[in-house]
Amino acid sequence: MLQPTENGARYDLASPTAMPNAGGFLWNRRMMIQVTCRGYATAQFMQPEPAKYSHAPNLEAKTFMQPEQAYYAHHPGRFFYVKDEETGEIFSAPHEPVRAAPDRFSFSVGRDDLAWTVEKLGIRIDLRLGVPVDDVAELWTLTVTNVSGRPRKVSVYPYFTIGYMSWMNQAAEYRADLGGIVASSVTPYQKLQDYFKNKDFKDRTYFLCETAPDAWEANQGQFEGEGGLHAPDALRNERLAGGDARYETPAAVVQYRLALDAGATVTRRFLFGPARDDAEIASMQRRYLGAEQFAAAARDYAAYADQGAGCVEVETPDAEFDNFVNHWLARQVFYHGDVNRLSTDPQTRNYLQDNMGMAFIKPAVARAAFLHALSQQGTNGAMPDGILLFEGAELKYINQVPHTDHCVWLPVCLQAYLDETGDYAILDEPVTGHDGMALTAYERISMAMDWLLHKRDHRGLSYIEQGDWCDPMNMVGYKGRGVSGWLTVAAAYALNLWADVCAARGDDWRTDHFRAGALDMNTAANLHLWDGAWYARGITDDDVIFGVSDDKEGRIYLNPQSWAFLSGAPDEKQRATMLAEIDGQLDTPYGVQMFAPPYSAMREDVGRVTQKHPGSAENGAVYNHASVFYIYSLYTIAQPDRAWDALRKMIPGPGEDDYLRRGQLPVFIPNYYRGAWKEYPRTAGRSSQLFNTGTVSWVYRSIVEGLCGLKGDAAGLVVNPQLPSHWPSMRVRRVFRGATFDVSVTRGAVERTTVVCDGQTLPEARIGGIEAGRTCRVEVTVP
Ligand code: CEZ
Repeated sequence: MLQPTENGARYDLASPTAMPNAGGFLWNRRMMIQVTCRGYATAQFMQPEPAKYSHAPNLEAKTFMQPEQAYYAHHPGRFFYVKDEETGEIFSAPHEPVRAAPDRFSFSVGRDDLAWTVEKLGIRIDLRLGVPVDDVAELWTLTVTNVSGRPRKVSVYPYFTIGYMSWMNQAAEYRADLGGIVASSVTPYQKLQDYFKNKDFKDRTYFLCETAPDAWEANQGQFEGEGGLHAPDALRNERLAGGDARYETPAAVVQYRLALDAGATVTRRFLFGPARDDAEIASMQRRYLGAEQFAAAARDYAAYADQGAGCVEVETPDAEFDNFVNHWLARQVFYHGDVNRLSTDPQTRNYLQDNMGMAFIKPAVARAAFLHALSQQGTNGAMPDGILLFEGAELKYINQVPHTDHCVWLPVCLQAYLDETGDYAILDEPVTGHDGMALTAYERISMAMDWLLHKRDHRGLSYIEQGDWCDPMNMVGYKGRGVSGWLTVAAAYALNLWADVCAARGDDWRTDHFRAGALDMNTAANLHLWDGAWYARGITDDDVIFGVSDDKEGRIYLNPQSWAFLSGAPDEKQRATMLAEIDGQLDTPYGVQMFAPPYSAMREDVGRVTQKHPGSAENGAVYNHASVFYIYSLYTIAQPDRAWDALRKMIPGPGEDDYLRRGQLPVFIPNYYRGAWKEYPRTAGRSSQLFNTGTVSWVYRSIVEGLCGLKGDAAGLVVNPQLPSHWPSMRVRRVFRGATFDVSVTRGAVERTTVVCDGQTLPEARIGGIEAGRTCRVEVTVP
């Protein structure tokens, strides 16, 4: 039903119905598009805020990308109807809206394109979608082949949704001069100032055809008629009627009437996207619409995507895992780091973590991002809720809600960068803030650490205000007293990391100061939050401790445990009970739940998270971001088997049952899989299909530093692979500071990890003297 092809460079799904919401995504610096195997599409572009050129049939609220997004007949899509001129039978490729059972189907996700092959009625339709690097456009290639062995007459009708563009003004018509259908609109607004803001918007949507069609229709209602999208009236006629849309919903439909000899093939190319005016449409047409232009765009795109190659390649006993790591993981990390989820004001924690991932891919980008984030620090050391990336960008939505965790991410994410690059000079970079003050990055992060120390209550626990890492945990501390257990240990971890940095600089005063702060917070956590077998999630405004054994719902949360492992709060005995409780209460076949049991109703002293559907998102899903914190923490306390188990469950497959349940191809990690494994077993494991997630940078880090155990330090590469105990060996190709290490790891009769580098046995499991450009053979033996 599904399998890797081209040595794992692609993943193919052979059914349009087995995993109906499975899709793939493409992006560039200005746009992103996610398309399902059945042909529904969600696309957005930046101007500079996210906007659409292919709309739903009603006015859509502007919101972030949704998990488990629902599809429906008139959902924006890219459909290709085919009609047998002799019999009148129809089908549509990829599958919607006709939903005729195909004789053959393949949806193939590649790094740089999405492709389909659909065969029905003796006609084969091949589709390919690509995007350019620096413009907003979809490049579609349609190939029609007569595989019936006899001459055929067919009509093929690409149907591209334009949808409800505006309640103020929308229209569409065929433009012979531009070679396609052009819809125009005015983005609706009411405030005078918005006129000036919107004036240069790309309010047109074009659908251009390289080959002039035989007929067309620009009026959605006229095309569909009484038949519905699955059997549109317009297909009953010999030719589309050539209609226009005048304050009516536009659609882009064209018709090619083809007489095909047995075996004959024709190819048509289309360009679909937004533009400001006719001149821009004409220039897009010249730049992109043609065989050579498509080929050039594909080459350019491949060069762009090549920049996202990561720094490890693995060969383990698990071929599917290797495939994911070697072909897909770095791509998703690069997506986050390069375009910041296509937002103009990413949440500070997302921006820093996405750039933590970039430290393994394009460290220069991460460096600039850390400094950019610091330039927006408040004079009191606080980090803002979001980082503004463009002149004129504003903090919106969740970034208007006060969260108290943002400072934590500075040392946590920077550490990965320092380890990967050894670039300690970044700490001495002057960073000018809002206030015009030029302080070094080192001083600024120290200020952020002092802010964390300061934002604590009389017990020494961290205030939560309206949220911490968990966005919707907004009512624990909104009256100003509630505290976060997770943040307390996370801050302790951050302070410890920072104390190490201070120590390496010989800054004894700060080292002691931050180390003492961390100890104080760990002590406070043990005193006030330890519940006998695990740490509580927090204490509310009204002094109610929660995330504890007395709670019927939300009894045990994963995050406070994972970050306590990182902060060093628990002793060995505590660690053992925590791990046992996590195994018993949170582990599922689809990963480790963020907490359990999920909330079934609003808890007004916890907040919005309890109102989400039980088992979805932060309400007790296998929320992969939380799950990977756990995985990362497990590697720091030498728990390779638990770490591997949770890591493997993050990737769909390899069994068919598992794929069907998750409903997702193993080409990205979604933000969650449904939890509530005990309460709602039917839906447990289902993918959110949302590929925006802080998870992937941590998965990358966990693989590099934990599983492969090839982490940098100030001057070298520390070697400490943590294979799951059932693996006899693995191989890793690691690119580090310009050098390449071909590492083979085997289990052997040794007491501690031993390393042989280019034939030389090293005195300790650490490779020094890294020389860029050199390739070294490394043999590692682990106990
Ligand atoms: O957004 C993520 C945030 O981007 O949720 C994480 C948080 O750490 C990330 O920074 C955990 O809360 O507001 C909501 O209810 C949403 O559910 C967001 O919390 C969530 C969405 O998954 C983003 O698409």
